[in-house]
Amino acid sequence: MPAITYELIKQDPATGARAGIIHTPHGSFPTPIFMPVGTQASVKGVSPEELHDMGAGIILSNTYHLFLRPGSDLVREAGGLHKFMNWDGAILTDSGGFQVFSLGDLRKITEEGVTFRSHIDGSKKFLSPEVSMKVQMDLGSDIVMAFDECIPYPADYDYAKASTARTTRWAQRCKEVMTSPHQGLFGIVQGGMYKDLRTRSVNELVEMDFPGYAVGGLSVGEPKELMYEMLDHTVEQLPKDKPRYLMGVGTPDCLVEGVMHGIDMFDCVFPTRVARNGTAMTWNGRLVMKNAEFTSDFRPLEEGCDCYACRNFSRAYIRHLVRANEIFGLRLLSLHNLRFLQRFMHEMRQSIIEERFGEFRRNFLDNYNYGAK
Ligand code: PRF
Ligand code: ZN
Repeated sequence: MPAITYELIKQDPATGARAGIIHTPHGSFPTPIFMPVGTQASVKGVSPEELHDMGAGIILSNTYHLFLRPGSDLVREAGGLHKFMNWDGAILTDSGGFQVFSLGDLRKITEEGVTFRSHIDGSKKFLSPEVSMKVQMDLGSDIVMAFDECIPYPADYDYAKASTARTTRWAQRCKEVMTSPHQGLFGIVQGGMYKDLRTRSVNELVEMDFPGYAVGGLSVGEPKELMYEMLDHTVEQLPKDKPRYLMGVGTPDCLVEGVMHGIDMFDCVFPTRVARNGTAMTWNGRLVMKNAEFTSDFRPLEEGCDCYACRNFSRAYIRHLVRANEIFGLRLLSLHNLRFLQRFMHEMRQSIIEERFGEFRRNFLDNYNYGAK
């Protein structure tokens, strides 16, 4: 049995939306799914028990950060990332490719890999397909991501072509050294905003036969319409019996559009990042808790939400905590936002199973206010 398998439960005939189940060595979870981000082996402010209780089946962590600190040897010594952080659900680790490439001037790319300076102490470091695989094997994540280059936007055709070809060669090298039978390696489609390069990337990766595929290089500053066009073009060519993961995307509107285009997995720092800014996510849009309108609003953040914050505290109280800079306020917002997205994905999945995804989407678009309210 491969470490990671995908079971298709239902596909919406009108769109590409799918409901499924992904099986991993650390349990199975329903798809489409949103993965909370725990960059440094911790989802900021939220305990593993709380993650479990809110229904999270899988979280994401980062090779780049754990490689720099505390180092993957220590995590291996601890018995792997699951043990180290006391999380027994599934873990996906990103490869470091994206984080290293966000460093700008601090890095140098060659065929071999990427030399860069640590953002922590400025020391010189090197990541490559082989190093990334070794680190991810030390971490023992269930889903391992290939080491890729996320092409910046905009990028000219020649750069995108050369970069995408190198990412494909890197994927081959990842595959050769990722030997753990308990971990599944996903390929990452790149190609910038060029359809022919995306097609080529898909074909070459599918030829290598990964247990899952990610769509990388999107949500990098391009207009949303262009992102959806690239997404549609890419997903349509991916195998139907494997999971598809749209990297770094997690606002409610993008989740609905992503699912409509046939995506099964998402991750984003958005819910926890805006929580720490004092913002609550709701079915009607965002609530900026500092606003005066909540001063004596004794309703929960969202009527009908079953999260710890909504079961026990009012908007007025949370507004007070945020204004007084009490960390508990930000923690309550993180718990609410993450639970909101779990419920959001669950409702979306139910609508696919009950053949009313189109109605779900129309309803969502009618009620969702894009700006902060
Ligand atoms: N590659 C990797 N991680 C990522 C991305 C990518 O292209 C993105 C792009 N949105 C987010 N995270 N390895
Ligand atoms: Zn809530």
